[in-house]
Amino acid sequence: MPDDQLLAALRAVVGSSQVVTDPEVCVSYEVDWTGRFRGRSRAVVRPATTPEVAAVLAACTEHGATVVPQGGNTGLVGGSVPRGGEVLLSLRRVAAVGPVDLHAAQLTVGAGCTLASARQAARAVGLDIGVDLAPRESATVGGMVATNAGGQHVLRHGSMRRQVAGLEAVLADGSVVRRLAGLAKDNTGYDLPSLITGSEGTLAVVTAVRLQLVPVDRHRTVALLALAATADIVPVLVRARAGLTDLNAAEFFLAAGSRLVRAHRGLPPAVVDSPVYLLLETGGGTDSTDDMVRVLADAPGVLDAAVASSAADREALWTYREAHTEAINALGTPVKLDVAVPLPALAGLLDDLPSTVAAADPTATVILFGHAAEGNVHVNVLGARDAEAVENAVLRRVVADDGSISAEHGIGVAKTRWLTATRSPPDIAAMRAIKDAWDPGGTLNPGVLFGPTGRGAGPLSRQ
Ligand code: 2HG
Ligand code: ZN
Repeated sequence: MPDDQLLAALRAVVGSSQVVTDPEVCVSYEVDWTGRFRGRSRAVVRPATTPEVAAVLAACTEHGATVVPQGGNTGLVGGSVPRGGEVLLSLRRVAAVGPVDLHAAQLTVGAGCTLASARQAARAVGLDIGVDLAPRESATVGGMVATNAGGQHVLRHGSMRRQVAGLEAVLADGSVVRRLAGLAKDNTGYDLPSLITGSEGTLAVVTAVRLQLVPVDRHRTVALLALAATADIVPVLVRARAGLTDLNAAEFFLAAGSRLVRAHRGLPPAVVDSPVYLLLETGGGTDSTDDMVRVLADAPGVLDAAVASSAADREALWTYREAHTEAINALGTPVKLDVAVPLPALAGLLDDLPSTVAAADPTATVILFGHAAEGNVHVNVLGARDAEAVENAVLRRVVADDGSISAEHGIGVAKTRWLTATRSPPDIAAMRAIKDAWDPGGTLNPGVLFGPTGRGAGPLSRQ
């Protein structure tokens, strides 16, 4: 089918200026944040409303074109950039903010609204968004729902799925499903919002989200702890959970990451040099600094601690953890793995991974950090000559611990080869049946989740 028919149809929907084919403009949509995933698009299309999104999808389906939906393009598994030849559907202009429903404590936003803008709207009425993550200025709410984003407050408020009180999404044929009334109780058939959340743009394109808001933290206290060993992380976490109400975050990083971030940002040491660091944050309505100090005073394994209550001091402590991703990327394009294991296996995994990676590829170095309460380890590998050997070795180790091969970033195109490692043939067949029913032409995000075969297949198989 000639491109000009499709492009004419798209221009008729969104106007000529919003159908971009100039390679110099398209390129900013075609490369992922890490620089690892990229592909040429047929065109970048930028609708501004749900009816426009619906008409764009109907036109693509009619003309046999495939579509990659994109929000803030901050995903880390290649799910929001073209693999080659798809229409790139940017949702950034579908960015309305509001209305706020104060009775239900809910906020409805367009999919392209950034997390920072949604947060500003929530805070303006004394409430907050339950999910927070470092790229808050660019990550869009629609993208965060499509990927069921996690971030640093999952411990207290859960991941994105728990914040979704309703949503609106467009199916491949242009039809619209809508659950935007925000009812706390509505057991009328399948929970489509929950299914669409985390489906990575393979089932529908999210156009609006009704967010359940959470109370705003009137006080926040952050403590950065220097710990003697990885084995201290979980006992300190358990103690903090028992002794502190409203624990928001428990984030760990290790000596190598700390050195890297300090060099990258020119930061002084916040606590004594140690093999392991744990950052704890409490929220809530009252100042919990004294409780934090009391709980940590005689916690085993704590070598040193810095405690911050003012906004500037808290932010300074968070930088040691949040700047890991950018500090790593400044050194090169990393191989990123995002795994989770049951908490009893966390310390062993952290201790083993450097030698696991070195055995797979002696040129590679590994930086480990993540979210302690979910046993979620971000494995960033730099200098790998054999990325596949490293990925196989790490994921084999994780699967042996009954872990997840993708804890919060999703499968995208990066992890499709390992789908079969933790999902059984009946699991995959059930997912595939849903995909085939909702998107029979394979229009939406081809290659994501099920891989190039469309069925998932790889080196590790679940028996
Ligand atoms: C984080 O927790 C993000 O900072 C990014 O999930 C993790 O860069 C990474 O690997
Ligand atoms: Zn993370």
